[in-house]
Formats: sequence, C-alpha cells, structure tokens
Amino acid sequence: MTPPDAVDVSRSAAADASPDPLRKVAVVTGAGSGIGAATARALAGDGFHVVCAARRLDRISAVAAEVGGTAVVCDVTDPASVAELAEACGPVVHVLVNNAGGAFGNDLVEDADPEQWRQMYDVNVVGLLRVTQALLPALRASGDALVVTVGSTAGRVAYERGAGYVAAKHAARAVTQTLRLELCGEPVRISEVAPGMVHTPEFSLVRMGGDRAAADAVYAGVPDPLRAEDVAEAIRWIASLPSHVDVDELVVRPRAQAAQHKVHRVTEG
Ligand code: 8X3
Repeated sequence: MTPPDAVDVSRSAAADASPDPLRKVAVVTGAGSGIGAATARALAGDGFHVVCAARRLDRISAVAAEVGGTAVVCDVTDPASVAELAEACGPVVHVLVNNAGGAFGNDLVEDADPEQWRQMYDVNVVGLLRVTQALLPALRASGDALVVTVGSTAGRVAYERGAGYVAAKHAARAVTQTLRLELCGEPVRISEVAPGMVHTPEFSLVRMGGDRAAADAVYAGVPDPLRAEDVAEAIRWIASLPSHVDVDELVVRPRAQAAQHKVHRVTEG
C-alpha cells in the first residue's frame, strides 16, 4: 500500500510535487537517512517543499511526513526509476541536491573488487548524471535553479584503501565542474559541497560491509566529527544565497580533521 505521503507515480504522472504553488520545490536524493535526510529537514525549514527520493520507502516516507514533503521511491542507478522521479516532481524544480552515493569496500588497489568499483561509479557518478539530466528541464523552467553535488574531500586527495571511492568522487567533482561550464549563462547555479569526516549511521558501516567495529574505528577518539546536520546547514546556506552568488565548491571538515590524514584523536588512559 502506498502511504499517504508517498507519490505513487503510476497514478500521479506529471502532477506538481508541491501542492502549494508558492512553495519552491527541492529534490534531495538519498534522503532516507544521514546527510540527505538532514538536508530535507533544513530545506523544508527554509520553506521548500521537499521531494525526498531514495530507495527505501519506509525511510523516505518518515522523512517526508516529518517535513511535509513528498516521498518518491527512486534508485538513481535505474534509468526507469529516475524517469519516474522526474515525472513525479512535475514541471518546475528549483533545487536539486544530488546526495545519493556511498563507498563500498576498504581494500588496497591490488585487492579491490572491480564490481564494487563499478557500483560506486554507478551510484556516485552515473546516478548524478541520470538525475541531473532528468530534472534539468524542470530546473530550467524555474528560472532560478540550484544543483548541489554532495561530493567529498575524497574528491580532492587520495588515501590508502579508498581508491575506488576517491576515483568516483573525483569524477563527481569533474562532472559538476563541467556542468557549471556548460550551463554558464543559464539561470542555474552549480555547487559542490565536499564534506570530510561526517559521522552518520550508515556511511562507514556500508563501506566496511556491515562490520560495526571497523565502522566505529573510523571515528574512534575524534572529539567531534561533523554531523549530517552540519553538512545540511552548508547546503541550506548555499540555497539561501541570492541568485547571482554561486558557491562553486565548499569543503567542510570537523575542526579535528585539518587534512585527510591529519586527524586529532583523543586516546584514553
Ligand atoms: C567521506 C569522507 O574521508 O571518508 O566522503 O573520504 S572520507
């Protein structure tokens, strides 16, 4: 059964996502948890009607209900699913936050699984491409749009056991930079927010294949990693700026992480 706050795309084709024409529409992918869910809350707090897109209906339904938005089930690696998202969003979208992504695996290059690399490229890069392509007509139609890529400090520097994710996030940055060049002169701002160490419930757990101890070790002793809300606030701020202000790139790290390998950790005893 479709929950009341979820869009059943088979019955609501081409319907406006926002029931209130005065509210701007923001679409957030990967909105079921972490940075995506926090971004949905932040943008809703600024008055946007937020389309919460992700694979897990239960998660996005809960977030959408909380923010008074719309839940749309979407897998950014599936072209048909992305087409359904675009249809559900309607003809006008003001903000797109390409947040869906993730790291899979923690291996040296010599041991890495090519299939995991393919999956990372598909979700972090091709997914970004698919959703942007699908929503670009609606973004243009707004006359004043913003596309935010949730990138990573991994898109700036390499680190051991991260090559597949590092490569994907470098690629996402390249796509974002290219899009800014190609849309120059159009009413679409293009930004990348690149977080460093963010402690979310799922990111490191997924990367470590469900190994809770290994996931927790990533943040061990770090006094205050970023929270999803910190990154969401950066995105909300960018969206709140006047139309002529394009924040090309914004790197956000916790105070305890001066660089990718320079992390202050407090050891007990
Ligand atoms: C997440 C940051 O340091 O795990 O995008 O690559 S890091």
